[in-house]
Amino acid sequence: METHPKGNHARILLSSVFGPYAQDDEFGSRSINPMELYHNQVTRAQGSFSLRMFHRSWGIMMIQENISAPCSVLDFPTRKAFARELTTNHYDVVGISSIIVNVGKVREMCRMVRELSPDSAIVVGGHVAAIPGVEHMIDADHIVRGEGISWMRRYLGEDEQAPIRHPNIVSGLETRIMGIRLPNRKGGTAATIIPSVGCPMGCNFCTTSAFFGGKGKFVNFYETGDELFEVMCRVESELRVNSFFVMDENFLLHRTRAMRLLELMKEARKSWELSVFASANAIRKYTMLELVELGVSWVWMGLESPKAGYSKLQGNDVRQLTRELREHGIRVQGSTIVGLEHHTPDNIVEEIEAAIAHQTDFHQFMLYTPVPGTPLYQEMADQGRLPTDMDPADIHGQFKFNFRHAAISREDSKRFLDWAFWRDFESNGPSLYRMCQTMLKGWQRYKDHPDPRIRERFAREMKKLSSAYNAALWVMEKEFKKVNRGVSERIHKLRREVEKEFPVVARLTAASLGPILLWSTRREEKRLAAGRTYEPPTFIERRNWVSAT
Ligand code: B12
Ligand code: SF4
Repeated sequence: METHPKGNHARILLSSVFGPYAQDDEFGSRSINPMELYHNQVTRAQGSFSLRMFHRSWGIMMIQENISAPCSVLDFPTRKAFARELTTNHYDVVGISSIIVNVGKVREMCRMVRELSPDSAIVVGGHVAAIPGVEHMIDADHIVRGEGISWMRRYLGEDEQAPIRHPNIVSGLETRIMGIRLPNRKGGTAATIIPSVGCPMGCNFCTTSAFFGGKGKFVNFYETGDELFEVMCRVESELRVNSFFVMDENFLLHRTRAMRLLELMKEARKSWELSVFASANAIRKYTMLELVELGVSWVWMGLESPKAGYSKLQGNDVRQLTRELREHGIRVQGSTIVGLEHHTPDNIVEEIEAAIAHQTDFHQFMLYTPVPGTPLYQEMADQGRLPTDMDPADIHGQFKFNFRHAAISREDSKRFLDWAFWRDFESNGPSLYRMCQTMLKGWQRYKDHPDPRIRERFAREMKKLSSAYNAALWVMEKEFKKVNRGVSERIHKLRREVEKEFPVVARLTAASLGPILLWSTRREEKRLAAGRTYEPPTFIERRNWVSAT
């Protein structure tokens, strides 16, 4: 690859694709595919109790932090804002980051760059680059597959082996639930830490694994517990957080690194909370106490059907594991694939019920989706099972199958998926309630633990549970009484238990804050029924910046 003629003096714009996102339009936005993690694929059937928040585009933030060229990151622009940025500043390089669904927006953004900033070189990166033949779909100068920091450093003539600097990333923003937007308090939200990209497990459908090398491969930014600890300490002090969202596909798989991190946390008396992604077999490498000591407070774990034979689940009773985790105060977010090869209209309901019976705090459902670039996609293509008229904007796992399933039609795939979300909500109640349940169990088990780091962490959680969350329980109990008595009674029982632990403060907040929350919840239900959607704000952040003369 040639380096850019201006090397690291080139002026760089890195942009995510333009919004608004939660609407149907000709560029590939879909109302069913909002820019929200939970409301898109986890709590979307939970109405006003759905957890709503946005996450920044971390890939371009990482690249910006690791090059010395003057660089702007433009996140969640509108088309107008993107055009304005191109015309008010001169850029030698325009980098566009996208996933596959948004290829139509990349095409339009490339067109805009050619028109408004014709001297700029266009670099497109992120998962969109995995589409076979993407070079014929968009007008870009470089299409970057895989890890982007090293590519960009190479392109600018910088040292691609230099250590990775981690940007300060606030994990979620504009969090909203029950019609209330939570204040963006410094330190109030976890910081995102990205130790690696890719995953060596290599499940055949997995796009992140395939994109960064496939089975047996991944890119580690921080090899050791020491390196990770150093990054976390810096972020802790700069963002004033003690909670981290660890964005690593299978954090617990790397036991040596995790155990070294724990050693350092103990030495420095860090009472941190970690939210992690981990497969069941990786979790089983730890005792519950080790997980709790490490501060693991939230685990995102695949619950793929045991009949599917994915190696990460073999030999595990995942239902028992889920129960155990929750009993130790660790929230579990299950992830279930709907429409696996062995699913039929006769067994799918039973399989979904089995997944729901895990009673996780949160539950993500996704359609089995052959995504370009994965072994599964190639397999389907070889078998002639991929319709040729699919719009990539509809390949996101929350709509209908993008392939011909042996037993289930496209229409039915959507029905089963929607039913799974509904059924989980109906039988297990709002995720917020389930989360409160897990938090209370953790507190009851560990409030007198000899390790002050552990006590401190559960005490922090209890501050929320004994106040605002208890008021929320009061509202949920009330709202569910009319529509789902069973769930309402379970919430009532939990609320009583919370009030037994914290008789004064919990009752007081339920009585004072409860009615306000009830009002905002009902107002939100009305807004949602009238079609209200939410969009992330636009960000522009400049680094090494000097205005062009
Ligand atoms: C955070 C996240 C989101 C956030 C949004 C983030 C954002 N601002 O866009 C939310 C939760 C809203 C979201 C939504 C969706 N997401 Co998402 N998301 C992620 C997640 C968990 C982390 C992304 C991340 O930051 N990774 C870490 C960074 C460092 O890696 P990276 O982004 O890949 O960037 C690296 C390279 O790709 C490259 N690179 C990236 N951009 C650029 C740009 C240039 C110029 C260059 C040179 C290089 C480059 O360099 C970076 C450093 O190496 C990933 C899973 C994952 N582990 O990556 C899924 C993932 C990206 N999402 C995915 C999907 C499918 C979706 C949804 C369609 C899912 C759905 N139905 O809910 C929606 C789409 C919403 C929409 N309207 O666009 C898929 C993408 C699949 C694909 N092949 O396209 C992923 C991979 C999850 C998965 N395993 O299926 N997502
Ligand atoms: S374990 Fe998860 S992240 Fe790793 S390859 Fe399988 S699905 Fe992908």
